[in-house]
Amino acid sequence: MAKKLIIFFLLLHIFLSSTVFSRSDEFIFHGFQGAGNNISLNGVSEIQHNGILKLTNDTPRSIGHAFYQSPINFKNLTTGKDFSFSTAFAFAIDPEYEKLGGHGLAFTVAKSKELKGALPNQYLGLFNATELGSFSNHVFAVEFDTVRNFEFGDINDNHVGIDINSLASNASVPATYFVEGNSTGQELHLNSGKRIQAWIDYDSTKRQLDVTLSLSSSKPSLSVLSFAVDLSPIFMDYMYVGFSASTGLLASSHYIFGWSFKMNGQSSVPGSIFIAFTSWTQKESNALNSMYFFIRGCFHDTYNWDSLVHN
Ligand SMILES: [Ca+2]
Repeated sequence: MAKKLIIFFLLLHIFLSSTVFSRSDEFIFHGFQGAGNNISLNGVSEIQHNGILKLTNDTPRSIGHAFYQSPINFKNLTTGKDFSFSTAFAFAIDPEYEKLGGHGLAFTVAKSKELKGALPNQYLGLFNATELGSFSNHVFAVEFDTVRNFEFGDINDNHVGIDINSLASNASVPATYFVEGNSTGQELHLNSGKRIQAWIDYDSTKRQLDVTLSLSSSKPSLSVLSFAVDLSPIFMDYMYVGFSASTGLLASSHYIFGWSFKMNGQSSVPGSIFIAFTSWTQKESNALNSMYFFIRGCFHDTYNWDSLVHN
C-alpha cells in the first residue's frame, strides 16, 4: 500500500502540474480539465467537469467533434515531404443499452475542424453522402466502428479501419489486442464501456501506418493493423487533428480520457493516471477516494473519481 501511495502522489503531481502541455507540433492532455482554449468542440461534444472529453451522449443521430485548436504542420514547407507522426489516446464507448449502441468514433486528421455538412449515423460525423470518396476531402481517419454498414463494406460490428476520404475503409480488422508473449489476438469489445488505449503511428519514410490497442497503458509490440500507405497526397501543409463520433437510432456515449500527439517522434501515453488504478481493490480505492477529496479541496480541483465509466 505504501508503495502504491507513493505512485499515487507522483501521478497526482504529474496530473495537477501537466494536465495540458502543448507546442506547435506536440501536445499532451492527461485529462481535459482546463483544456477549453486548446480544444475546439462542436456538435454535442463537451468537456465534463471531471476533465473527461465526452464526444456524444445518448442523443440519437448526433455528432460530436473535438479538435486541437491550432493547425499542425504536416509537411516540410521547403521540400514538401510529409512528416511522421505518433498519437496515443485512451477512450471508451459506452452503449445506451447493453451491447446495443452506435455508431463509433474516429481519430481524424482533416483540413478543417468543423467538418461542415458531415452526417451522423454511419457517416461518423466525417462526411456527407455526396462527398464520399472525393480527393478534395483531405480526410484521414482511423475508425473504431461498432455498427456494420454493408454499403461501406464493413467487415463486422466491432472493427478498426483506415479511412481515406471515404467510409469504405482502405483496410480494416476485427478489434483485438495483443498481450506480450502471445501472438494470438485477444477479443476486444469496443462498446464494452471499458477504457481502451490506442496508439496510431505513421512512418513517412517507410510509408507505414500502425494501429495498436491495449487494455493497459503499456504498448504491445504487435499492432492490430499495419497498413502500407503514402499519406502525403492526403495531407496539406497544415491540418487539424482530433476526434469525431456519431450516434444513430441507437446511441453510445463516446469518451476520450487523455490524448497525446507528437510530430516526428513517439508520443507519450496520456491518461496513465486513469488506467494505473484499475487493479486497486475496492478498499484501497475508497481510501484513495477519501485522500483525493481532501487534496481536491486544497487544490480546488473538481475531478471526480466516481464518475469514470466502467473500470
Ligand atoms: Ca459502420
